[in-house]
Parts: sequence; structure tokens; C-alpha cells
Amino acid sequence: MPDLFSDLANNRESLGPGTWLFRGYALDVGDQLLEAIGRIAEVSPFRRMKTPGGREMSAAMTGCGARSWVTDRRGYRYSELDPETGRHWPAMPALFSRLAADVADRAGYPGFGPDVCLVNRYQPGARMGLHQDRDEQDYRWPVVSVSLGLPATFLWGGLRRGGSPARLVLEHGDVLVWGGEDRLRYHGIAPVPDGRCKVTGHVRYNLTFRRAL
Ligand SMILES: O=C(O)CCC(=O)C(=O)O
Ligand SMILES: [Mn+2]
Repeated sequence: MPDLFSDLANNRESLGPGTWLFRGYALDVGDQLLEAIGRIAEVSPFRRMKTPGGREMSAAMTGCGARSWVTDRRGYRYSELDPETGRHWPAMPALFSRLAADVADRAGYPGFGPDVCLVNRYQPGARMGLHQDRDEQDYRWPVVSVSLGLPATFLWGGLRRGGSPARLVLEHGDVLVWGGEDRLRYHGIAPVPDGRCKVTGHVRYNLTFRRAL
């Protein structure tokens, strides 16, 4: 079986044994997702966090849910409080959890109930280096990743660092789900080229849903 094939009936493309790309899956609710992002950012503003090594990340982040992913000099972790405001993160909108659960189900991960949603904001030139999502307790749950706004090149590596990752362009409304054997694959985002998206202008957003606890 080729590594990349289309499952036309289900409108999905395989990118590995546990990975499905759903092109345009979130298009219908794109505006609602963007409005919700705006409301989240009013409570917990976007900020550029520092890596444990002291480097400022180029993507700005906020989050919602019971906890959210943070990084600073002390390391990577999930925090129940937003370190910027000292308050809880905004609750996860019902639309977010429903969308993530539905698409995870279609990818073969029934019962997914995300407790965290990291919201990434990329301005042109921002990127995310190759990394694994590995701060969660139970890798049986997948990662659900929703792209909005400017297109960007997603880098899809292997289970080990090194080698040259596959590259695929993610566009407004695309949803990627990875789990199972692929749960710890390295991935990242190449520097986002400038462009103009009708709905977000010069910005790409990404929603990453996970089950942290
Ligand atoms: O922006 C993306 O598409 C990927 C984000 C990501 O990998 C992360 O936040 O861990
Ligand atoms: Mn990631």
C-alpha cells in the first residue's frame, strides 16, 4: 500500500499508519473558529514564549481548556493557570471539542475528549522547528491539528530526529489527525510565506487539540 493514498469515500488522505489529513474539514466553521480565537485572546492574550534555552519562539501562543501548554526557563509543561494573567485559561468552546472529537472519530480514534487546545499564531516568517508532542501522559490519544488562514508547509518527519521530512501545504480549513504508531512523529512548520488570506489577512492560526491528562 503506498504511504500516501486517498480514501475518497471518507474524504481523507493517509500520511502514515495512524495519520489522516482531512482537506477542508473545518471550512464551514472557519469564521466561528476565528471568532472564538478572538474571544480567547481577549482573556489570555497571544504571547511569544521562551524555550528552556532562552530563545523566543517565533509563533505567538495562547490556549484554552482545563490547562494549556507553556514553556519558559523551567521547561515545557502543562499549566492550569495562564502565567501571563495568573488566571485560568478560557474554557474550551463547545464547537472546538465537538470538532476535535468528530474528526478524531473519523480518523479511527473514538472517544477523544481533548482537555487542552493550544492556539498558535504565525505571522509571515514565523516557524516551528521539528519536535515531538510528548508532554502528555497517555499517547493512546491522538493529536488533532486545525489550520486556519495563510497556507503553510507542514514538515512531517519520522519517529527519530534526522532525515528529511515530507512536506505538505496545509491550507485554511485543513485538519490533520495523528496517533497510534505515528503519535510521536517529529513535525514542524516551515517559515510561513507572506500572503493574504481573505479571512485572516497576513496570519496563520493553528489549533492543536490534545488530551494532556
Ligand atoms: O502549527 C502547526 O500546524 C503545528 C503546531 C504544533 O505542532 C504544536 O503546536 O505542537
Ligand atoms: Mn507539535
